Amino acid sequence: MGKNAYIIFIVVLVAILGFWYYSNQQSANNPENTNQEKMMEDDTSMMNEESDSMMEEDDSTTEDDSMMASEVQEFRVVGTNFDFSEKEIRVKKGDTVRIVFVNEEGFHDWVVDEFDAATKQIQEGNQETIEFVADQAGEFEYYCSVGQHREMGMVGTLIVE
Ligand SMILES: [Cu+2]
Repeated sequence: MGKNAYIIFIVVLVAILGFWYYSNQQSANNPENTNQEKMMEDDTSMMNEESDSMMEEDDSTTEDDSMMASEVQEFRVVGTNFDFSEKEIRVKKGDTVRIVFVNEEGFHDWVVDEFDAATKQIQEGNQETIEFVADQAGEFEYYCSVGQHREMGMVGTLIVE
């Protein structure tokens, strides 16, 4: 009887020790698991950072593009007796400038000498579009070359920054 109780005690003890060892091993494994999970999270966050930086690169490429003269800046300028609707046009050096000149009254054109840019002289009710590259910085006067219109104040300033 005493011997049987001793054996049962040993079995239970082994079982308890075995369970304790097993659960210890599990908890020993658990930090690794969580580490792995963390590493995986880190990986994904790194991937996110990578895609973020890739998007930033995309942004910078578009910025580069805008610096590279491919940008077209369009302005609608209405001519009347004896005035332009736009007294100032501001662009960046290297921009392609598109002027949509709409003549609503009289007989006019739109000219800026420094860029050899000029519309035809057109009658009211017509419009003409020209394009030129603003390849030099500075302030340039644009004007109507018909008659004395320039002297009468049919002018404006093209500012190339
Ligand atoms: Cu004019």
